[in-house]
Amino acid sequence: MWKVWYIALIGRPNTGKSTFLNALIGEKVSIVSSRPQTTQRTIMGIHTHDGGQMIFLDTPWVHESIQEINEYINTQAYKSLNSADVIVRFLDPTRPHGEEEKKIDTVLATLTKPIIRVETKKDLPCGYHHPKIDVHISSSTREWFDALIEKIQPYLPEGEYLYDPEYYTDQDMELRLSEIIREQLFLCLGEEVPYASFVEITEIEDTEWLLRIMAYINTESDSQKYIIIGKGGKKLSEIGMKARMHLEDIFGKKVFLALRVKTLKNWRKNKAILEKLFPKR
Ligand SMILES: Nc1nc2c(ncn2[C@@H]2O[C@H](COP(=O)(O)OP(=O)(O)OP(=O)(O)O)[C@@H](O)[C@H]2O)c(=O)[nH]1
Ligand SMILES: [Mg+2]
Repeated sequence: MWKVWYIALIGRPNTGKSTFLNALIGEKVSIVSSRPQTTQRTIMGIHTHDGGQMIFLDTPWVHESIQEINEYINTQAYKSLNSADVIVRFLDPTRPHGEEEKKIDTVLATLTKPIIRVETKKDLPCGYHHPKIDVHISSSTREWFDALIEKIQPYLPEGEYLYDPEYYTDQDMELRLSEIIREQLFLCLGEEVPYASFVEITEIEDTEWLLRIMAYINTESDSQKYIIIGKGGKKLSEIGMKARMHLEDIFGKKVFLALRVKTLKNWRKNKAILEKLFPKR
């Protein structure tokens, strides 16, 4: 019987897991920013190549604060760890092997699965060295990917493709759109605001030539809402314009994006909202 093999990308926030997945697949599958904890939901990316198909799970790492939303994020992390057959552990040489890395080591030591240790960002000049590295990569220059694929390959079954080779992610349109808009929150806004916001898509009209989207940015307080809107609506137009351009790039058609902001107090404690944002797989 065919067995599905999942490869979980695991590592401290900001180690470059999402950047790697996008670079490997050659499509924007997972959002990226220089801020920690950008990825909140596990994102599936499928890499189809001559030797077969690899199903990657870009996994958020566990968050330690006691906020309700973190329980949902942590569930994503643990589920991915459980369903993975192989773990690719990302280690960032621009940061020392500190407490956070040691905690991840401890969690991974409890698992009986193959773990491949990867040092990322090899294009950057100096760095710290992490213990027991199997391979290094640079996602910026797309170098040494083959070496990593070769390390993963022996653990995978040979055989037919599980998914259509054209298929590279399991995300539906609504999730992809909301993630691309959410990415702009991380890129355009400082501090806590992106973490206190979520994007809700209320309308999608997708034709051959035009993608028309209506979306809300929900945030926790009126003051955050005014930060997102900005003076004279400038910030919101910047977020909308950048998201629209990125979406046009991804989908290869004209995009019309109507973006509004609203306050939804305490949404990070609201079970109904959290369950919608983090559906059980
Ligand atoms: N120079 C360089 N920068 C990289 C590389 N890979 C990732 N980055 C940068 O590192 C930052 C974090 O990358 P992400 O891919 O968002 O990291 P992540 O591990 O997915 O982070 P979380 O989603 O927060 O867990 C971004 O600013 C990337 O541009 C790389 O190979 N070289
Ligand atoms: Mg990420």
